[in-house]
Amino acid sequence: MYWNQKYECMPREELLALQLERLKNTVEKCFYNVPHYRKAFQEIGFEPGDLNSLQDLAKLPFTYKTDLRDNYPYGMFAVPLSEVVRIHSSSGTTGKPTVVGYTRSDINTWAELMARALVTAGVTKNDVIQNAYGYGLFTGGLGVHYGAERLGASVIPISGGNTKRQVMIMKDYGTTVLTCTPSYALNISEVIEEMGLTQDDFQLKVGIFGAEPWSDNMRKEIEQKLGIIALDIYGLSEIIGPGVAIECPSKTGLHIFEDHFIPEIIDPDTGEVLPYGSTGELVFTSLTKEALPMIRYRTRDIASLTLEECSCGRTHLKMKRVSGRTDDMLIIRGVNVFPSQIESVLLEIGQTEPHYQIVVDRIGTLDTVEVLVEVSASFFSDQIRQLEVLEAKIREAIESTLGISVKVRLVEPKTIERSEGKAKRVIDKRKLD
Ligand code: DLL
Repeated sequence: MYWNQKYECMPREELLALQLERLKNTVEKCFYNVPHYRKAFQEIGFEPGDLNSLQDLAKLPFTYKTDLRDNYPYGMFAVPLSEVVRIHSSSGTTGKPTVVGYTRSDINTWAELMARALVTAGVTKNDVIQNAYGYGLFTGGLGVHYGAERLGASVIPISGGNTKRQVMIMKDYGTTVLTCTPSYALNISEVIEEMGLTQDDFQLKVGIFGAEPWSDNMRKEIEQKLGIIALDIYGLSEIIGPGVAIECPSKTGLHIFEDHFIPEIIDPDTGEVLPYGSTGELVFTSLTKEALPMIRYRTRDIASLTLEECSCGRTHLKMKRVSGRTDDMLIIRGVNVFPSQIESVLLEIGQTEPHYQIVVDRIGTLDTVEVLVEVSASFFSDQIRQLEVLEAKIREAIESTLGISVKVRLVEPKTIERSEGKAKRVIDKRKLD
């Protein structure tokens, strides 16, 4: 089932022609309306008329989060503020937030793309969507909300938090679709158990989870606990919010809505464009956005692209799930480590809860990693000896996967802070110096 078959299943040749036409338009608007772009283009002697093919995009300079910060708050907008009807922002971990704006037409595009994303995940107008993404400056809540309304589903704008009430509503209102971060979905499943409820008390079918990296093992865990099919949705505020890409039920990658965004994969060190199939940093160019057009935005997200045909019939290329961010990558004694690799190992072993935290420190000149993992209540009350065996097993598994030595500490149930939005998995004490 499609939301907009013409665009979702467009033959590639036609799609590329549409992209070129839209790209020319975007580049022209950026050049004439955004001083930052005009300057950046002029520095390389580029004028809008020089763009004649999609390959020419690679000649254009990248846009970085720092460019948005340097032009804080509205300097990157391509329209006067009087045309902007909505402002969101993304918090980030350091410095000023990034401010993003939408014209009325941008809000319409976003609602269309989110409706399309929901349909791609198998949602229909007969569904009841419990939207537990945060409402507010974060794009998750309102982004999904507008798409759900556009589709005609019944949306419960519950936002994140207050998990017991969340569960009661899920049961009483007959929620069929849950939208939230994967870490919050796990938190909800745990509270369901605590409340003495089971899958049979709910009508939940599908979960649409994103806004943070999660592993395939985490997917299995959530699917099993909630008795649903869990699909991955990707997006970022600078590009539009949720609704840039989503998995169809074949779970073979996330379809990128290429009639609105051009993705590239680049080598994060050299900036060179890499061929399909290679892993690198995702870069996006927006094709239809009015208020905040983005040319070659460096997402810092690590993924790969594939043109593999999909059983769902959509012709848009797919990205593999984001495995981490270049700035989340921990360099431990010279070895690159992503939190998601540790998550995957933990979930494979089982016997522990999928709640963990990675504490990185530096003692003298040596980097140390301690992985805190929760064990289930029944296991924790068992003999110390058994805990030691489990600790050693986890340590060996992580060490053989990552090639670095780590310390593993099993902690009591419910001691690691639960997430209601994006989970904080890593505490890097080295950065505090
Ligand atoms: O997180 C938008 C969103 C809301 C996406 C709801 C999906 C669902 P930001 O707060 O700007 O926007 O954060 C964007 O989150 O660059 C990725 O690092 C990460 N991210 C988003 N979706 C995924 C995902 C929203 N499915 C940043 N897998 C992005 C991994 C994701 N990381």
